[in-house]
Amino acid sequence: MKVSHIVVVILLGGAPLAGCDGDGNGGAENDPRGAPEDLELTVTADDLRFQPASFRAERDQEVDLTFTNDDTTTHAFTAEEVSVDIEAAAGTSNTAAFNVPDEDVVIEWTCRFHPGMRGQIFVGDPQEAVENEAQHLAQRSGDRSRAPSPTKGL
Ligand SMILES: [Cu+2]
Repeated sequence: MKVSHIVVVILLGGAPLAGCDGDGNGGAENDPRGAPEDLELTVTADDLRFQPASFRAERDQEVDLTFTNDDTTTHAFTAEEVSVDIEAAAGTSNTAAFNVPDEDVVIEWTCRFHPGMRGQIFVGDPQEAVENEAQHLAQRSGDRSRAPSPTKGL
């Protein structure tokens, strides 16, 4: 019984591979050195919130942002770390294009008019980004060098 199971698995697993052998068109996603395509994204401000309030980007990716304001007051999309600061009046849209850094980081954005409106871009590996951000925060608020440095040796 076990043997026949294994045979079935091998047969199923092998068939799609053979089908892909024709031309290598599907390989772009597997090339770690290929420049990432632009990320086209719409962030909407509504009810004093950003939606989405967070998104992911590849390292060094260009983000083509459309900022749409569905609210009844002017909002801004301000991300100092990537030098973006645009406004959209109620019922209008604005656009910005920017490159995120080539490192695992969390980039925060906010609305200049409503500091409670916040969002985050997770660049690269999200877990690394969060850890790096935590280290930056720890360094800013006094040295807590107990934290290991996962970027070395890995
Ligand atoms: Cu606002």
